[in-house]
Amino acid sequence: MRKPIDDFPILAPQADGRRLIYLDNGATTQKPAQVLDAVERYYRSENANPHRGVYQLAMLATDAHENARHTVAQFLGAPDEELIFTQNTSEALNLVAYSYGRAFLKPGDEVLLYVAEHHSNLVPWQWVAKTTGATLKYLYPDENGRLTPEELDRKITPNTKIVGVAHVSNVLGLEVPVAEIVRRAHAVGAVVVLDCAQSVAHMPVDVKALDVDFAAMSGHKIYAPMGVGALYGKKELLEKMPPFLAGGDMIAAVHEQRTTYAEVPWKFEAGTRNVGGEVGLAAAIEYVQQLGWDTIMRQEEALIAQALDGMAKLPYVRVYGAASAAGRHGVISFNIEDVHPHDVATILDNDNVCIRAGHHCAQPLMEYLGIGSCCRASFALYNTAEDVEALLRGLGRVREVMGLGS
Ligand code: 7TS
Repeated sequence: MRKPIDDFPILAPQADGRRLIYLDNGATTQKPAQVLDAVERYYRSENANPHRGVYQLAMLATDAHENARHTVAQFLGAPDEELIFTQNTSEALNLVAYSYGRAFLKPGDEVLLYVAEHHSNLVPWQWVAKTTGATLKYLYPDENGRLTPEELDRKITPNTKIVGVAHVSNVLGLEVPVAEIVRRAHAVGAVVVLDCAQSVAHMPVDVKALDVDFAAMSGHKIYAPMGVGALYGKKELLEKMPPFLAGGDMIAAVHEQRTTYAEVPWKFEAGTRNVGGEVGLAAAIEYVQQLGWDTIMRQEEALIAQALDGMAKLPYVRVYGAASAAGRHGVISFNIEDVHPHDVATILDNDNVCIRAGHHCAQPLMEYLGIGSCCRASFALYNTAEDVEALLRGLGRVREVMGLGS
């Protein structure tokens, strides 16, 4: 029977019979032939600059751009007009921080972030807090790596104006309680910015059901090309926000001394778009939808449970965050006693197993956990039980290779 892995050319067995065991999906995912073909088809037969031509080819490109918007918007449960194309999650979060944050924050206001945030949802807020006089505060996980309602009650105050959280931390891999966050934030009039970079490929995300105010994602983490991402924002907020970048296509009319802007979402889409990437993102979403969330989630949960079970049998492996598969999506971070994560990743690489080692762009969380860095295995819909066995075999050999005994 054809398996998802067969759709991914980079994962096919090589001439020596070996294949890549790719477990760095939190960093970026591999691309199926369906996505590669869709991008090629666009460039071979539909490429022109959207919104700028009246000839037929330009209309095809405009349709490709707007149809892709519709696919992404539907995927997130949003109307098209609330879906802005960006380069990636980082650009989407910078857009919110610069446009919303700079316009509406003032001295005394509080921006509340989870200490597990990726730097993309942290550094922009540091900058904006500095220029507006707002204060940055942090939420911390409990000893199981979970964000609790009690912690939310302690930290959300009438001064809280923005709550920024990763739906799933790229290190802890655990889902945060979005409904609890949104209810408490909205009760004090704060907006919620949800970073969905690590969630969209592993579980359904419905921004309307969650009632978040902004949500950001990257295409490349869900089997689409790099260089395309999206920001969802509630229309009433987007409409009162100033543009982020200025340039072609985001204007209604430009005069020597003043400009009026296009409607949302185009007000936030300055310059020529990455239509090939957007087409690839739409194809990736269709690919995921064809497989279906039930299949994807069941498969990934089984892999995570298998990996956690195997790691529990290695007494020198320390997993970060609750060591159960429940509420865990895509990611397991860990360390091996007395071995630097870079050594672990290099030793595994000898067996063609790719994992990430480092601070994972989450240095405040590393400081909080009292570690400099860690290893991370992260999973996708094409990973198999054999991939997890290869990972565990590799981990079982690391200390021996380092001359530390087993
Ligand atoms: N937010 C989270 C939670 C992330 O995991 C990442 C990327 C980003 C934002 C930024 O995404 P980008 O597409 O704009 O770069 N995380 C990782 C990672 O864990 N390893 O490499 C990139």
